[in-house]
Amino acid sequence: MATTKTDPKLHAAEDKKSKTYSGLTRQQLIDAYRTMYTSRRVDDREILLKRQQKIFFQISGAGHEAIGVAAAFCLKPGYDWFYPYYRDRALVLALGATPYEMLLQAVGAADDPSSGGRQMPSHWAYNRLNIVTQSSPTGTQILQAVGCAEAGVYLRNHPNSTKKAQGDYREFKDVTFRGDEVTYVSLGDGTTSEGEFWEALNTAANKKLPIVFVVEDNEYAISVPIEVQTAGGNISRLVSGFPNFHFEEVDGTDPVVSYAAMKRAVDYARAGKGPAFVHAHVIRPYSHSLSDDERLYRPDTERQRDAARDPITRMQMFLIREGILDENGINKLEKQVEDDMQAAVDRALEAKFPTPESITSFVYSPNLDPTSAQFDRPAVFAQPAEQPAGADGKKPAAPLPKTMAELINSTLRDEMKRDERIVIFGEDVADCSREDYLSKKMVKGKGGVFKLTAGLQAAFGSDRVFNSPIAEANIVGRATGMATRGLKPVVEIQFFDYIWPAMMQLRDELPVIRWRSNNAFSSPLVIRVAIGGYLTGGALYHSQCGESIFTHIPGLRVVFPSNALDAAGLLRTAIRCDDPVLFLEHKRLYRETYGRSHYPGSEFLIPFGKARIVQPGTDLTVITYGAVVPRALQAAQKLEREQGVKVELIDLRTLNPFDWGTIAASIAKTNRALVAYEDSLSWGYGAEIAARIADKLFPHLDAPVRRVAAMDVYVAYQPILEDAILPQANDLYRGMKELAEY
Ligand SMILES: Cc1ncc(C[n+]2csc(CCOP(=O)(O)OP(=O)(O)O)c2C)c(N)n1
Ligand SMILES: [Mg+2]
Repeated sequence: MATTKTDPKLHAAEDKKSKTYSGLTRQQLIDAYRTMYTSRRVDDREILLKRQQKIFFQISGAGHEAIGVAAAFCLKPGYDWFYPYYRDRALVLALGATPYEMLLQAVGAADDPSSGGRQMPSHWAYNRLNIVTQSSPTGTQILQAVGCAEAGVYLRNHPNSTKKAQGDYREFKDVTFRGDEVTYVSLGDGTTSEGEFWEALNTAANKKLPIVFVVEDNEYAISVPIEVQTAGGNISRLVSGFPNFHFEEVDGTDPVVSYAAMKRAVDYARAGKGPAFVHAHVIRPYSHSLSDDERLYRPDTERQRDAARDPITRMQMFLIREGILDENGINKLEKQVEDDMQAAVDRALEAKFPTPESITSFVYSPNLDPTSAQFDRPAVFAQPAEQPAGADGKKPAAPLPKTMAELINSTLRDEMKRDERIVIFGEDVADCSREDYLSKKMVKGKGGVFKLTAGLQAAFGSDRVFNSPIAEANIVGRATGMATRGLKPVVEIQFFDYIWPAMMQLRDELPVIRWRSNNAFSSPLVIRVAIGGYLTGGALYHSQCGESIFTHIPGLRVVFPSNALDAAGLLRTAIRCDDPVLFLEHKRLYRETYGRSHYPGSEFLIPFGKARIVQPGTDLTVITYGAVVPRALQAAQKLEREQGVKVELIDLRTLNPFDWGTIAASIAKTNRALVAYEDSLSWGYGAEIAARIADKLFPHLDAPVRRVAAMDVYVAYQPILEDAILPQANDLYRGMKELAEY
């Protein structure tokens, strides 16, 4: 039967078809349901596979599907940036990951695009979608997401910095920015208890960053209920005082209202108005993970109340009620999902596993080796200009050699000039945060408590050199996010003694990003840290060492120069290389007379893993680094004067990697070895060196391997105590003498 446009029945049908739900079309709602249902079915299949022992872990996204698909509708994969947590399966599927890819991670396949079999399932990483590698520690993603958002803003303001350059990390780091991209980060309600969460909100608010925080509140953190985690039981209430935010609190099991809330949040952030916070109330129907049985702490009544809000069944009923799909349509859709899933499972179960030989790939950059000849470039000292004689007929004195502090400052300055991707931040590193004081020349500026960054803000601007809050995790976490995007943060930790708030970032995140993502992501950056004692009055919170804790971390380069020239050459290598570097600067050496140098030029590079023989000798090898070097040299010179013993003194310069070749060659010649270090004796850095010498060089040894180090206590304030605690030239002299006489 022919119909005309005036047919009222048809009109009604067309009206219904074009009806939207908070802007979502009927087709979008069908797509949403497909993704939500797929997500739930991947969980169900993984649970089955786990019971069949074909996979080894399972954590579900069940109950969180609606807010996930709603978020995906508002964001753009491969354009925006994503730091989703493990319950975000539906979001990640909606952004473009496939069930097959997820199952590859579950079986631990070599081709698992997220981690190559290195991480548990639901630890998302999809390079093509800008879904950044995620880990298991709850909350570590939040500050990184802040850094990622900051990087986007920086790149927009410094578009030239994205250019590739030969000869350093930039050659291997594709950098993209869109100008109006938004960073998404999600977390559970329990995770809002962590300090890093609050540090992240603080910085996002302060800098008005384009980031959307999504808290998926299922009212439990494993077995701990919301009222124990969150004072008053509602996180929205607690965060409501942060300025510059757009806030939403929403039923996260309802895709339509979730979409509306997410849309307002994302629009606000994308418009550059500031960050947004979406508090989504969801449910957790499948216990915390397969290792948890929630019946142990949740009665049936409570679980049934949740079940009534299950987003999958609710969505089904909604589609039927609105006439978007009938039962037949739902069945067809679900059958299609099941069939596709079966094919994905079959394929995933046939996937190849990674080989044990691959384990060590991507601990460090496969592209750029900081131990290679590429990072070995000679010093070029400026020829002092011929100075005209003064009125008195005398020529002015030649310029004095520079301190380590001065050469580090000059190196930072030259590198910042060369590479616009470098940003410097940390506590007190700026000249003056209140810029007008500087520009009006009302103040001179600070530039670091040790003045290492003095003048850099004035020279390069306040978006390249700036102060951070007193929050070390904030510094390292944000820097990690920036470096993931391709910036090169060179951040400062003011005192080694205060590095510990950053420890989760330093142990579980920064050095692991490349390895755990199977090289899909990397975060090369530099953390400069003022370290060490011999200060007279530094006491236990301004004098500690502890480098072995960091050399124990695979993926982190650790550098510890003993003189100005080495500091310059090694810092340049640290900045240009493609790995994360912990650059330890001894405070006592900053302005020491020992080891000063003229500036070695802007291309001077010292490779990592190459020790320096401070003085050659034949009778005894002393292996050391840092502030013990000048003390050991003094002791060795005395021993030679008094006893004629010729000590070969080795300054390791870099602790990871370290120069085993130079150590072995020396001991093959001297047959005696002493390892000296400023950190406390037991479990210290020298323990590993001593063990290796005992293991590998036993046939060469004429005496036991000895160590001279600090006492196994903290550094005390009273100078008499400090002297007794830290290894002094006399202790080193005694140790060397005894070993020579053995
Ligand atoms: C820093 C840290 N502490 C403890 C754990 C162990 N753990 C894993 S998930 C979890 C609960 C997280 O709860 P919530 O943030 O509410 O997220 P949900 O799992 O409920 O979605 C805990 C304690 C961890 N992964 N990381
Ligand atoms: Mg929770």
